[in-house]
Amino acid sequence: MIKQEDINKHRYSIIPNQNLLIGENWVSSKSGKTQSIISPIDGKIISELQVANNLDVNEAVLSAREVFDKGHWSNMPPLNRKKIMLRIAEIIEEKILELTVLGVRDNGTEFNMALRAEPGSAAGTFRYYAEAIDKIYGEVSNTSSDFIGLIQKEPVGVVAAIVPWNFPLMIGAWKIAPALAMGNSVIIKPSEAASLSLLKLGEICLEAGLPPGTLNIVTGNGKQTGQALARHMDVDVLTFTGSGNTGRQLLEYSAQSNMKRIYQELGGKSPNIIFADAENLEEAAKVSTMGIFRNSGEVCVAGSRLLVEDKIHNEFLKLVSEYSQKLKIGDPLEIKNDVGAINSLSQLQSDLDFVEKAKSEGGNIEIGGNRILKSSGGFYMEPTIISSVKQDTEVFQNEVFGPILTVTAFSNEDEAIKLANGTDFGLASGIWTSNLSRAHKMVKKIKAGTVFVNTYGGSDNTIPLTGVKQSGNGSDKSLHALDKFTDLKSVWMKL
Ligand code: TXE
Repeated sequence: MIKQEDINKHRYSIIPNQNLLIGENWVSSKSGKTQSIISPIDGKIISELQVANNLDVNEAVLSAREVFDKGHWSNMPPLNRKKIMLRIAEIIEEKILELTVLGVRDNGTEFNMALRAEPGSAAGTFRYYAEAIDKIYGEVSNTSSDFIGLIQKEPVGVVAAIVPWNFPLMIGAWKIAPALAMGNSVIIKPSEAASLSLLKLGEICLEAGLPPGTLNIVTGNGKQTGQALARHMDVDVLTFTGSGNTGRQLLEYSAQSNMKRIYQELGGKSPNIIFADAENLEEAAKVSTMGIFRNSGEVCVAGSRLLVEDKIHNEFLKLVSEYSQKLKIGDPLEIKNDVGAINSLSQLQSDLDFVEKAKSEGGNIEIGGNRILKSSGGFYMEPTIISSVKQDTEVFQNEVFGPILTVTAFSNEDEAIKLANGTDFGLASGIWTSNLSRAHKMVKKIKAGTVFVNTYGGSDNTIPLTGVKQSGNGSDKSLHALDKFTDLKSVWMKL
């Protein structure tokens, strides 16, 4: 069990200025341009990040291509690749405290959540795909006896990954581990708002024996570094998690360059539907509260739209408000706090703007709505619940990615479905009911990649995270994620 003193040993350590990982070298950007890393805990600068430009990105892609073509990783026997990936998982676990604290100083997630969801989950992801490596088979087709049809699975080659700041290690591992498992080389661009833990992962991969050049890390902003990677003519597949606006741009970059395949996870506006026949309303309220407010609502599957059957609307709203007001918000490196800091000042401002907009559109602020702990210099906001939210308002339709829960009443299943499906997103959803047939009917009608039934949030590596509608395509997690990084080769052989 980790104690506060253990965390404190790491929290004030000096973080050296960061470099790019290209091949086996940690290098500065060719332009010499850097950007400050600001900790959301207290608003102070904790390190400097390289801003990679076209030339740096090109070197990273060349390094990935070279090692792929030479076969250092792609042709390594599966059992050896598996050993190295298992070793990566082990080292992540050995360094779990250091990695967690480093990541929290960078992105503000509450420690307890970060411990499980960041290095804890990343180690599990590397282990899961390591175990899969020697269990992947091709196929023999069922055709006429004078021919043999083989379907072989091959790595695509060079994979680029662009990831966000909310769970950099977890999401980074969701992209890197299955891509490596298939034998690809990878270039990852972390978010400029949370790069530190992924840069540390680069060190870990080299220490574990991953051949240099198999994983390259370029840091910097989206416009310059991200765009250079997404437009590169020698990247075969781009996998992305982030905002819809960036997702649209990536599709354009692909069309304007080499038509690389793009797989995207673009967030959500997920409905959490509470029926009056839910078995335990208190449990539903407790889980729904954390379903939106953990990591300050900066969670792609956050249950940000509470849809409540009118018969229990007031009772349930009261329960959720009470639980939310009990949450301790503050320094994410204090174990006692339930919720940490908002990632950046601009994200905090965006959250506060949503509150004002919601008020002007007729929403009723039940609790919260304000920045708090300003004197700390950090970026904190109260859990905020807005009731009487109508379907055609901005706060109902758009992803806030902050600690804001909207509440809307419904009177029957059809209305619940209409509201649930009434946005452009389709990432996750929740249903609370003790009626089994209602649960199955709702699961069928909801347009979302994931449906939580009588729970909200959670899952493990065994099931995919997939978006439908404008929440994205392709899957992270599970064996299905391997498909994104695999080419099928058909062999038609005359006997
Ligand atoms: O995302 P961006 P931001 C949503 C959430 C949040 C909003 C803005 O609603 O409030 O997006 O967050 C890189 N070419 N989500 O601004 O900009 C960028 O550097 C290439 C939901 O951080 O999409 C970073 O590495 N790359 C989401 C990554 O894209 C570009 C998680 C994500 O940044 C680029 C994060 C460009 N033109 C935010 N522009 C989820 N799916 O859960 C930016 N990037």
